[in-house]
Amino acid sequence: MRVLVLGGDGYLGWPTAMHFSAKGHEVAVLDNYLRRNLARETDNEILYPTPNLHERTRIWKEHCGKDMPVYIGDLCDWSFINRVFAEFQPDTIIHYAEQPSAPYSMLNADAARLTLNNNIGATGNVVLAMKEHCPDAHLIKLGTMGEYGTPNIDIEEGWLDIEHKGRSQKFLFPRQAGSLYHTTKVMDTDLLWFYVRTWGLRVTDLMQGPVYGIFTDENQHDDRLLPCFAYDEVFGTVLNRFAVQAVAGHPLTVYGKGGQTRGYLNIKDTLQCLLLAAENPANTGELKIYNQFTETFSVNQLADWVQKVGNSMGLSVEVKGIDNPRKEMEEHYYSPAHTGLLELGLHPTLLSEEVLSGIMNKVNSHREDIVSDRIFRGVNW
Ligand code: USQ
Repeated sequence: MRVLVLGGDGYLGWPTAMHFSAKGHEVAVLDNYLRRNLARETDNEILYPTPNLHERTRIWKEHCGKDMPVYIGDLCDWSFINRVFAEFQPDTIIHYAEQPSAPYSMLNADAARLTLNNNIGATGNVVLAMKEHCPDAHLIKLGTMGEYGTPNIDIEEGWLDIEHKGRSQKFLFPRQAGSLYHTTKVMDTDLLWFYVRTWGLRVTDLMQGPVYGIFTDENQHDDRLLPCFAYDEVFGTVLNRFAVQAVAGHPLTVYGKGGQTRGYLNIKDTLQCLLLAAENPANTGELKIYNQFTETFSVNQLADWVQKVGNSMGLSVEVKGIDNPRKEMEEHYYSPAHTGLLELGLHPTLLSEEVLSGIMNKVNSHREDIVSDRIFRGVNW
């Protein structure tokens, strides 16, 4: 496959690019360094510096001899994306290229506008470029489990059969997101579904839960290939944040009652899922949707894991509930289906003491670099 990874500099984009390259595919990476720049602007930089994409692809080539073309530019700029698609002619497009943070999207009006314009604009341009240059290509779009919110009924895998006054129809499962960021993902899904129906595009939309972890098969032997690892309140996901907090001796920041339950997955499983989605593409005029996570945890359960593993490493881990800066349900029903990717062959890498101590040992080797002030500043909505 000729795989174009949009957002190839990100936490998941770079590991995905290496994984597909290692599996023998022709991969190109594209990014405009939006996340790097926003992290710098808001003083939320990652745990250890990562080389830029040109450097990363050179290092990758030293390891495996494979080229990976790099495109630096903004997907909202039509002349740029038009040139990239004309030149690379992808047959699979993996689209991570969005402002990825819920707290950032709720920071202020400028951040809200940036999130809306960037996320909807980039996805719209990707669709238009596909229509122009590769209408038969398969688009794999990263959505989020947060699109569904936390409804009081079982969450199905993307769709729901509705019976109404004796008639029935399949609809997108109802969506009710909890932040502007998550709402842009809902809007993306609608946009894609419209173009699938109208132009017969082939799209897979992956409803992914929060991801944790550092290590993948491709980065084990060279730290320069590690993904960006955010632990700040704006860009870090909760389990990665707790791992850093434990190492830094900062009480774990459980928001509110800590009963908020989500579907989580190891970064290794993100890569497995992307490969399975690419190898089992949507047909012409089909929108496939998978719920992409392996197990559900409440925030309290995650804190218990980190406390247990941290204490066994000789750290003294304290858990401290703080007023929830977010508007979300802290005790709720949560039962999402997630059989689609398992049926395709996903072998989950479940959370274990070994997995968590691996992450925490790595974090510990950078403990001097942790900036405590980044752990909690209270972005609320
Ligand atoms: N939480 C805490 N303490 C913290 C950080 C988070 O209790 O210090 C709680 C949050 O309130 C929330 C849960 O942990 O209930 C998850 O928060 P998160 O920051 O790990 O995840 P979220 O903001 O939902 O966003 C992350 C990624 C996003 C992705 C999403 C998947 O940043 O890109 O789309 O996970 S999902 O949550 O399924 O929508």
